[in-house]
Amino acid sequence: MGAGAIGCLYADALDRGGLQTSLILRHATDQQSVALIVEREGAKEQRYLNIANHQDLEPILHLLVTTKAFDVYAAVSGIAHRLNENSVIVLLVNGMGLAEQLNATYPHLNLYCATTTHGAYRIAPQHICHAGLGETRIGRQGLEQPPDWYGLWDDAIENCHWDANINTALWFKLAVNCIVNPLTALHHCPNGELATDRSLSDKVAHLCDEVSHICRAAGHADIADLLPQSVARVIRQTATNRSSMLQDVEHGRPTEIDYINGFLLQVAEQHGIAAPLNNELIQRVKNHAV
Ligand code: KPL
Repeated sequence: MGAGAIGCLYADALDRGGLQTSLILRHATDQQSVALIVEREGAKEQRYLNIANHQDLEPILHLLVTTKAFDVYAAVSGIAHRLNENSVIVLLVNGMGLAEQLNATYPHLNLYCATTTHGAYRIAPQHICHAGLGETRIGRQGLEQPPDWYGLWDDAIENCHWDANINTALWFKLAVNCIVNPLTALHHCPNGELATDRSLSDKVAHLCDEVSHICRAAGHADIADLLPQSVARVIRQTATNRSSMLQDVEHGRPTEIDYINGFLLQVAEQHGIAAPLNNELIQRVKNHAV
């Protein structure tokens, strides 16, 4: 559910791995299948995937959610009648706080979280480019051994890892996104410019201090200690990327700022920490975006 670039990338890999996969599209359609095109390293592959019928009532056994963060709750609620305690739901979304939000309303749901460093962008609906190889981490905090279903994922998805400490992986991504995403969105620049433009690299450094302080208070001293180096590495490795928030702003779409810097700000407030830079970025991105 959520057939954007990342959703299509995983749907393609899972289907290719022998796990019959259907796309749940936002709007009902009469079409029963769709051609999914994935480009990588100059080659183009096409495969047909089923489209889930919006009238279907039978339970969904495995649901991968790859919508925008602000759509997750409504999208899952829209198919809640097809989910039961046997349904496995993997949330592969930006930002944090969504599993908790869903859990409060649907405590019976079997939720797992995932994070990815794969790079993909959409060329047209269901036509994507897999631009950068990355890894996938999936887990549920504290669950040391992967459940049986995970073996199928492990076979189908290259470079996939079970992570019993998934919260650390999610916090790491959150910390990086809190810095890279709003700055690139406000300055309309690819990620790499945050390192090459002096005034932007100063902003990165100041923001790193504020984000580290909050990470430490939240119990993630390991992330806090290495944040400047980690952010520098991600900026280097994704130098030509236009961040997801920049793409949202450029396309006039709402951004995920509430689930990224907004989540961090809530944590800061819980710990009585002032976060003026994050506060300002949230306001500026909101004024900038729709
Ligand atoms: O996750 C990203 C995003 O754009 O949302 C980064 C790591 C910043 C890569 O662009």
